[in-house]
Amino acid sequence: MIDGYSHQLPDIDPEETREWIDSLDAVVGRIGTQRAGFLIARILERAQELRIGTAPTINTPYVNTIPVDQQPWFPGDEAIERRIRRWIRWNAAAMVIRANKRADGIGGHLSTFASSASLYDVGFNHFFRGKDGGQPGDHVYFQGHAAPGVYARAFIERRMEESHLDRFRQEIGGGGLSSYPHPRLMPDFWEFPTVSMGLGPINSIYHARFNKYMLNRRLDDTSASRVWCFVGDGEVDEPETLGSIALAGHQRLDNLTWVVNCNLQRLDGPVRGNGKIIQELEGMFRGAGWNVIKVIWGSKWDPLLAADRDGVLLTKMNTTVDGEFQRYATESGTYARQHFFGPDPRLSKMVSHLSDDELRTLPRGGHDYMKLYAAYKAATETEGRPTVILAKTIKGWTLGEGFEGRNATHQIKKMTTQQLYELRERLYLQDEIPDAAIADGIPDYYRPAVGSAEYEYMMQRRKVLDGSLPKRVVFERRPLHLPSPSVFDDLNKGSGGRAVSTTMAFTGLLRDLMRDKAFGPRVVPIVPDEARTFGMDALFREFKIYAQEGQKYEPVDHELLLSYSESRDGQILEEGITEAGSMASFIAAGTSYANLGVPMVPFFVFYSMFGFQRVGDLCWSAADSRARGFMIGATAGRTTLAGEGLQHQDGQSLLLAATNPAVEAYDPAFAYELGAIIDHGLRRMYGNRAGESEDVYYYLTVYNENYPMPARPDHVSVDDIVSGMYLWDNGRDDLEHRATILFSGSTQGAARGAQAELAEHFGVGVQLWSVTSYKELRRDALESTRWNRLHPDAEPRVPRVTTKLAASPGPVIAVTDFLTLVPDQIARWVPHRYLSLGTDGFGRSDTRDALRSFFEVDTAHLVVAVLAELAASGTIETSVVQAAIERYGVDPSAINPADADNQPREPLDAATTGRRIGD
Ligand SMILES: Cc1ncc(C[n+]2csc(CCOP(=O)(O)OP(=O)(O)O)c2C)c(N)n1
Ligand SMILES: [Mg+2]
Repeated sequence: MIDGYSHQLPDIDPEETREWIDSLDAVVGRIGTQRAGFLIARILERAQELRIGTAPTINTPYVNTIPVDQQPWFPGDEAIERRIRRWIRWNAAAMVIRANKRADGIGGHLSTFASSASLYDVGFNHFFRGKDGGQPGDHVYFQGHAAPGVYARAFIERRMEESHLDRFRQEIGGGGLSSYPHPRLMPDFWEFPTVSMGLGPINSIYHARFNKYMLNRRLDDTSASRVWCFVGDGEVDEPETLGSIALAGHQRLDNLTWVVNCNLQRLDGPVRGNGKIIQELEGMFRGAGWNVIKVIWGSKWDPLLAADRDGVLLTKMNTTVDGEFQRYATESGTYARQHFFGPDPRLSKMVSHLSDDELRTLPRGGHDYMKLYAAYKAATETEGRPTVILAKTIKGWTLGEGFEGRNATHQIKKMTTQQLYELRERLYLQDEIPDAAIADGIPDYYRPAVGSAEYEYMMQRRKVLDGSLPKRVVFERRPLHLPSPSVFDDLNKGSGGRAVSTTMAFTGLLRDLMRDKAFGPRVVPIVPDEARTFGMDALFREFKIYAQEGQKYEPVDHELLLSYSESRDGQILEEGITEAGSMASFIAAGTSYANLGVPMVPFFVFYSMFGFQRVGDLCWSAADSRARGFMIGATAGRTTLAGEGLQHQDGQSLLLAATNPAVEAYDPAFAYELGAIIDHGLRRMYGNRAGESEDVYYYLTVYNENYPMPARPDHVSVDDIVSGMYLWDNGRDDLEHRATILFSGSTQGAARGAQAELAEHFGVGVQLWSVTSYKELRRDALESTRWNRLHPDAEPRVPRVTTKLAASPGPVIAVTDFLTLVPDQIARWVPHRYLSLGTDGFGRSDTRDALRSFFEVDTAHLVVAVLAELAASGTIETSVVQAAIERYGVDPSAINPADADNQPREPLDAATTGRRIGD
């Protein structure tokens, strides 16, 4: 390996260089590489103290980062804390076992918490801050599968009763405990949903960054709040987990601590059987600018290391792979003596004074309270960097032989009576748990009496730390004032004949909302490197891009009005190319009303194609989190975005949005609709006192097609618009025939074109409706249907869509720039013949006109569709349809776009060579 740097600079004293190298050679020759490595480590440490600026090493040896001589004094009562921990361990296991006795197959996990009990306990007793002091406290992301342990502590703290624990995973009927952390199902308890692997970690990073943003923008003093995230070592394989650790590094998130529970196992088996997950992670986190604290060995290893004169123990630690370490967890002390300590006589001599049992129970650092306390303390005192604690544990620890380190341990949720006896033994609970409490195989719970030393100690600890946790409260520390209604005036007036897009209308509205004196600062614009595409670069100079270090350079475009302006108190979150990160930011801002008691209004603006389908699970996480705000899917539609091809042309996001129960999905055609929906959304989500507003969020599609935006017609109210559909134009009723067209978004053009053509050439007067939300219409219709089913004797309710269209002329033809399934959502309740035209199939690049013709959603196809439906209902002759087909040059033999691209394609050179498929 050549160090390029030292070879490129002049060596100003080659003799001195030689001497240094010679001494190193001498040490290697005389004593060996171990000693040489030791010396270099010491020199590097000294270099750091002298601020020489040497490149940090990627890896350190496989030992604890904090040496025993630097462990701080432990301020707690170790014996009491150990007892409490045993009871929590017992109750966590008892809860899962009892649940599975009662309701076989209900599931639950024993081993994850068993491995991490100490990781949580040291946090609960000494670090995690609650909210009882009126401050936001710490924000703790618990590993989802460790939930039983969190319930068990809540039980001992007397926040829960046996009846609660006995409703673990039995939520129907109320009062149950959710399987995993879930703020929607347990809104007073859990704050952050975590169980979909990877989402807790990424959310925690953007949450910590958001807390810094709030501080730097002087919206809230978050300096005392720390974000803690507990991560599984298997969970790190999710791209979301490690995908944004670099952000935490460059944003210097010293308010963030991750604890990775390195039990070396995931669900099926070892995480890195042939490698070392802790070393791998150390390298990655160090590279990303994190402070890494490894907690690998328990205290009993300290004297062994101190006696390791030849470095043989260190070498063994460094060279043993995780698969072997897992094996040691399942084997006897004799096995460890033979295989770990045995091969090297110097090593076996080091442990000759220890019995087999002592060898077997040499603990791992993640179960060692002192080591963990030292690590947590160092993490909270680290400035300018986030910290990750890599804690080595054993999966299933204390649960007994059938569990500890077993590959199947993750899935085991039952214990035999014999195993219960063993567990009691392992936890030294003979006094608390008499035989009678286990004999029937259904373990009793145990908790200390109020007034007992343990209970009082535990509660005192929580009192000092501002109360119990987790606890989700919606408190209004800094209320939000809605914008002045005049902000929406411009959109209501229309564009005065100027052709603009709904995207431009949105950007203008966003600017006006941000300029509103009281409300403006609460807006959080979030964009994944697409601001220019949406015309949002106009906001850069005025509102600035958030950058915790300000702007240390003069931007190339500094002379321009729209220059790229960064600032420490900037308002715009320019996330770079990460929709996942942007969504995590959306969640952080959208839950600020609860996390901080400071409601914030995120507007996450993105390419609609890269929203719901790209980060769909984070959209669910937002729903689970009870996030509020606006997702804006820009450049929407499969045919409206010309030239970009199928990777960019979104015809499905509205359908995907329809599957998420927290999402209000809207597809506005005109600027005034957009204004009305946002106005209404703000009032629903933020208009009431804290805790009384609705926990929904909005998805709006906006397009890049320019056309004159009409003024809001006098007969149209905000309620009409948000109800899902409203009559936009009655059309002519003096013609021979009538029909109805439903349009949404950018298909308004084709609909209005068809209305004109049908009136002029075919004697059909068409009523036009704007459908802003098929999802909302379907929701309403399903509700009526259900009510009618359950109230057979009552006057039946009529769905809104049925009522609205009752007097409209059939047939009804819907046209959308999305899949036909979007308008088909209401098909059952349309009281007429109903047909939908949409853009099923793969997108492709071409002009807007060519695309609309290809997907059969243009004026011509719409005219043909209306006439065909009239013919099918016997109102006109089929010859009229044929005439229209000819008039507009519609090609009846054109390939069906819905599955055109599933067919074999002609080879690229077919045109020149005449070669065909099958030749
Ligand atoms: C996205 C996702 N995929 C799969 C799962 C199923 N799953 C639950 S726990 C688990 C293994 C977790 O291993 P690890 O992260 O090491 O946690 P441990 O239980 O070992 O602490 C898996 C695959 C999930 N919850 N989320
Ligand atoms: Mg694991």
